Amino acid sequence: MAGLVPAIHVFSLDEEKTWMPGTRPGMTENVSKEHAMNVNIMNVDYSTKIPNNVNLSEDRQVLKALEGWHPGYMDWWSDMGPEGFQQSLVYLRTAYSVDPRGWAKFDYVKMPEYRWGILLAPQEENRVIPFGENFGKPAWQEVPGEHRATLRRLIVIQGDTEPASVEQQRHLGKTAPSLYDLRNLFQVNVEEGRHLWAMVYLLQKYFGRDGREEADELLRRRSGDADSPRMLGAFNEATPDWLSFFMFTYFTDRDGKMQLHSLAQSGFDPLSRTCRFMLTEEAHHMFVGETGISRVVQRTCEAMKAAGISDPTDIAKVRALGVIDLPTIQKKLNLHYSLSLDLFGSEVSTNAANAFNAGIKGRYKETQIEDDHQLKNATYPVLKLVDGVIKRVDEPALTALNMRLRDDYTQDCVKGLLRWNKIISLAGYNFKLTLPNVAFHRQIGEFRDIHATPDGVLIDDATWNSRKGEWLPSPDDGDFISSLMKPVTEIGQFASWISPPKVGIDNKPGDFEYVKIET
Ligand code: BYC
Repeated sequence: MAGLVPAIHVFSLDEEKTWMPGTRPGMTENVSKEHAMNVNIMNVDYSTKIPNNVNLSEDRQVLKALEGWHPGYMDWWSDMGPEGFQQSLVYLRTAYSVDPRGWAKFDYVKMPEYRWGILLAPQEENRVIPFGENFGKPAWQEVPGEHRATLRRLIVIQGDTEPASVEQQRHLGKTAPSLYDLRNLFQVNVEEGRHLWAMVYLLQKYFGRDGREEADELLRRRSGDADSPRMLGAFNEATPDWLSFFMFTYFTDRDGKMQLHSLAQSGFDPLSRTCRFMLTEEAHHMFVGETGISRVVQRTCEAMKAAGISDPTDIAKVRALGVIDLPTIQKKLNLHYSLSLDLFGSEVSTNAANAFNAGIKGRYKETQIEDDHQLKNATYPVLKLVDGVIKRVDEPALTALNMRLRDDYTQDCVKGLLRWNKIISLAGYNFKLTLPNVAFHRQIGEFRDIHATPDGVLIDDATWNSRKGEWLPSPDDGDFISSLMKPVTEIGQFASWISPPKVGIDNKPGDFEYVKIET
């Protein structure tokens, strides 16, 4: 890691603006005694082939298993990771510590030389299981035998999403709207790769032979493959263009945030610690999504204003300006939000109840909720289809945990919409981006067998088939967006359809060369 710049990247689990101006180099010098004692577990050992803060050099068996898995991972990265650019120098952040006060360093790295490693947040002393039937008992440092299968399943599902997203995004480098965006794409990709490592470590350390087999399977499945697809629906969909990428990082990575928060509550302490550190990296991914969409909206509004267009729904006129019209942005939003809702599973789920009872998967911000943390007599309102009408029905809170998490997710999603709508209204346009109704375009759960409009009005198959192009991107919309996806690789330049960011990565100036492209 020679040549890396000083620590400047701080985090908070709820903070999505991860590049905060005013964070200062050298900040780790001013540390408390207690902090100094923790430095060993906080700092990452880069002297071994697999960087880690879990003492891998003294855990020969796991080290051997991970070293055995490493070549397959590199093959996967070369086959399914970003297409092209593998010899380019990319200005990437790499975690060198798990200290919230400064954990990342930036430097030019060729992607295949990125130091993927195993990083766990520091162990909390005397941590107890914060929910479920084992509430208040010491957190497990080993896998409890009776919950082994449930735990393994959740870790495998989590692990499966990470390489899937890299596979979905692998073509995007060829059409990046700027070097800044290209670098952000690659940052997201290498970190999703690291998150795969995080799950593989848990499988190999705690699940023996079947864990090793699952780790191999994670490299075998492929997004969208007919015979061997990724496990969850949204991870088999295409990410055909950069607007989809921004929507994916805003909406689908945010499902990741909610799921990781729930797993970070786990009574299985290594999973909790792993997820806590993953969340710090994840924040940047959602930042890329939120600011990406903001920049698209901004550019569209600026172009409409400059051209004197007063009606933002005059699609032909807006498109003629080489920007993406707001109704098409809404359609993309409808698609990615509804696909992401499916990732929460069924509204009423015994799987979710069992995982909670067992102490394996908690609720969002579990420790901040004031109740019995066991949900013995509690109920939760669930949206259901009753006699052909969408109704709120009280269900036992235990089985309604997926619904609750999904509600928390929706609330979190709204924040971005408020920001995007502010850009639109400040530009003087009477147009609002909205989240579609939860019954719209669903493949999992209560509404999977019906059709509904984005406003939640139930419609029949014929109406859906004739009108779905009004609500979801049509092939024509896709063609138009594709026509804009021309790469821009000049330093400091941006494609016609997106504004430059307000702040550079690592506070770099606008003319910074984020990727030195090797041709
Ligand atoms: N697609 O009781 P049910 C991220 C299956 S994203 C296909 O309704 P449950 C990231 C389910 O597996 C976060 N199948 O739901 C983001 C089950 O099958 P089995 C990923 C689905 O189990 C961007 C059956 O239906 N992490 O990190 O309560 C970039 C009945 O299940 C789907 C996690 O999801 C679907 N959408 O909840 C990179 C956390 N939904 O077992 C990364 C771990 C359900 O009967 N996973 N099924 O064969 C979980 O907590 C749960 O498995 C789920 C489902 C929330 C996914």
